[in-house]
Amino acid sequence: MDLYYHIRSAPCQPVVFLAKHLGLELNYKTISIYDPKEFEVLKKVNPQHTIPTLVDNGHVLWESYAILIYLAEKYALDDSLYPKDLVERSVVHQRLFFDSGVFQSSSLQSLILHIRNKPIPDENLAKVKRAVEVLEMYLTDTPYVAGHKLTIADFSLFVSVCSLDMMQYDLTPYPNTVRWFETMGTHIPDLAKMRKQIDEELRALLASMDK
Ligand SMILES: N[C@@H](CCC(=O)N[C@@H](CS)C(=O)NCC(=O)O)C(=O)O
Repeated sequence: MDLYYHIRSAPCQPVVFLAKHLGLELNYKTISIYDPKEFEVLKKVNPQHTIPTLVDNGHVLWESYAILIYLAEKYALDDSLYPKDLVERSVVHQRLFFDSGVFQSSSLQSLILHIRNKPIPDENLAKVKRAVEVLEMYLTDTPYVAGHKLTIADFSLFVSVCSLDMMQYDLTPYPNTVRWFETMGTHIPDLAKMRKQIDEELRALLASMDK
């Protein structure tokens, strides 16, 4: 299986983290969308030219949340990561769409402004605060965001909180989130190494853009 990706790209990270969790040996193809040659390679594979893009035995799939579902359905040993039960699955979907529509963009925009030493608008900080409060609420009675078992929604929301962690966002008022964030580290092999690489590569990219 080929994964066209870049480690610094937030939508790529949950896919890589899930693949590591599942022990999948992906053929990682690093694509910088800012490098015209690499971008051309991506365009030939995916007409929408976004990373991540997965190619599994000729099947080309993009959109990170769709890839998470596909990998869990095809390669997980049981259905706990993506439950077959309709009600349980609907909770996973709700968490995923919350991340996709609310959390990921506000956390990532804040992180980018933080790294570039630019002021973060109050409106953006308010969105982040509301999102973390919602996440904290999800985790009130359960160890994971969609219940008592680890699901694919944990991987996507984890990346949004990683963005906040990278900007030293104060998570101490959110003890459930802090506990869950630490637990997630135990589910992802090589996480520390990958997070260091994400930090370095994102800072390098933004510094090159500000030159
Ligand atoms: N909704 C998409 C977003 C993917 C996305 O926009 N990735 C960016 C890199 S972070 C990209 O490939 N941009 C290139 C382009 O849109 O041409 C997903 O979750 O996979």
